[in-house]
Amino acid sequence: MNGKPCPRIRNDSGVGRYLIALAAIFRAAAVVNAAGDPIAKEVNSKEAEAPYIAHVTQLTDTSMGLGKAGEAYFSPDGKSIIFQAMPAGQTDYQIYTMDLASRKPKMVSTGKGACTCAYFHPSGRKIIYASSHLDPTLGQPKQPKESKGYAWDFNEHMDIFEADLDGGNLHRLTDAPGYDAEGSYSFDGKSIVFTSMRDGDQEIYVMDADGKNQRRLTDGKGYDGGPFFSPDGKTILYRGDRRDDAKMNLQLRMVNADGTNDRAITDNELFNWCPFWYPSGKCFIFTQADHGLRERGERPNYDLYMMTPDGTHLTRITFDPASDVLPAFSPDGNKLMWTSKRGGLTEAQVFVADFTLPKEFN
Ligand SMILES: [Ca+2]
Ligand SMILES: [Ca+2]
Repeated sequence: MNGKPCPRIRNDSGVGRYLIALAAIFRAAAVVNAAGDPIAKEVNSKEAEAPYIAHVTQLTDTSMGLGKAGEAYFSPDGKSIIFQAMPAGQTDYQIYTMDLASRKPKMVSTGKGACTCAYFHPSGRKIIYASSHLDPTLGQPKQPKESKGYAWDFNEHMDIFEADLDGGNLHRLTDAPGYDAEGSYSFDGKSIVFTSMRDGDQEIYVMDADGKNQRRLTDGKGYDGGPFFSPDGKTILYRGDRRDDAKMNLQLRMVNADGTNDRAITDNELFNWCPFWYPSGKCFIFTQADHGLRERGERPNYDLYMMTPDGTHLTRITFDPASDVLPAFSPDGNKLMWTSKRGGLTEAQVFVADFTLPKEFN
């Protein structure tokens, strides 16, 4: 997600490889926890994380009526978050905001269709999210889902919408045929970068914040998505699978905001996902996992790592045996928020911690 795959919801459009693989991410973590990892391993992972994250707190839980939740981003003042969650007993995500002081989630999407990839405008007065609530087939019998897990869906009825903070004044920003989602604002609030399949393949696009002037930035066969503007607005960080060979070889990539110099930042045999800038723009955080472990009968551990834009200074931030994905920093860089099943959860929820930047990124 946003990070973003955004996590996708169902496999209506037949792009099953991401769905299956991402569903496995969270399933694997659940099994690890259910199996009861040795306490010593938990202690070690906490000690290993201690230099970077402290006071780890679970922000969402089932007592709030949320079956699972994830892909959360801070408001510009750092006091609220916006995230996606499945209302208890339902099978599609809706978008919620939550004031961090009162911890009462509020649904701000329509309650219909499926939603993903929400983001606050830097002014703090608007939000965007992707939703399929205008899908003309809503309410008709659906095909059974292939998986209950966390999954990408390239729903062709998914479009990006702008709304007031309370969800009112809903305004559609994209109307091209095909999936449009994974949107985020530039730091100056003037532009939105997003993923679209309007040209047949997932590519990175940019538009003005009011939806005008939509234009394509990337042209590479395979999934490209989860884009975020750098704080200076010059570069867009995203992830792409340019091998397009069904093995999910996602790599981190950057493209200039004018579409030039599209390049890979990582080049490895690992799964590199959901990059998100640290506010300084000197480094970013992302999720990495070794999917090759599966071929050897072992479980990949999804953890958060940091790196500089030249692809060096790789630093591991989380070590918990459960999945740690979809990270985001508070605007002041003092908090890290991410999606995890740590603590033995059977479904993912949103976590936050005090964050200490590794000194090599100062
Ligand atoms: Ca592509
Ligand atoms: Ca982990």
